[in-house]
Amino acid sequence: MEININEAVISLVVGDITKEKTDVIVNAANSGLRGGGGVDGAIHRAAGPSIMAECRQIGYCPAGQAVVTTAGNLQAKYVIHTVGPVYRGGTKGEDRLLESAYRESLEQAVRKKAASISFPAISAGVYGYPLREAARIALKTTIDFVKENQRIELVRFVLFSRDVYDAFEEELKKLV
Ligand code: AR6
Repeated sequence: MEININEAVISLVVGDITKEKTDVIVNAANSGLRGGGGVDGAIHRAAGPSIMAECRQIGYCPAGQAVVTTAGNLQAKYVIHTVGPVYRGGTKGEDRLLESAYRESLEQAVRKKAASISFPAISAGVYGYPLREAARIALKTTIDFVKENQRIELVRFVLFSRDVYDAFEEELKKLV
């Protein structure tokens, strides 16, 4: 599914984010930037060791923030590593932190003069965020951002399985 907001395209696809050719791909990292499983493991495996060396230099990223590295062997120019919240019942400010993870990633992309960016479903795996809510926050934050920021031309949500795609599609239909 694809929608237009002003000049920008927001698109949903099923796929593997490590194969994306957008200027930026976003990693769902942990605060220690140490790598891990899920999309984080996949990105580090595909990118090679250089981005882990950059992550070690940076050292830390709190939940809701984002840091930038180069992209090693990936086709993207940059990897933006953001840290979503661990879901602990929804009463610990998880929604604001997830919104912030998307917004900070988009802001870092604009700072790097990127025109296109791919996101995975941040926090919706190991970190346990309920899928529908995670999808709604991801899409609402992105739509609000591209309304205000002309530079970003394409935001792709690269969703690893059909159920995640379906949740994003249903939430996107509600928002437009
Ligand atoms: N491309 C796109 N999406 C993917 C890929 C891929 N190659 N691989 C997995 N996903 P998760 P989180 C999906 O657990 O919940 C790591 O260990 C996956 O199916 O990767 O933010 C970090 O180091 C799910 O829909 O991220 C952290 O410790 C989504 O990506 C922790 O997990 C996010 O799942 C972060 O947990």
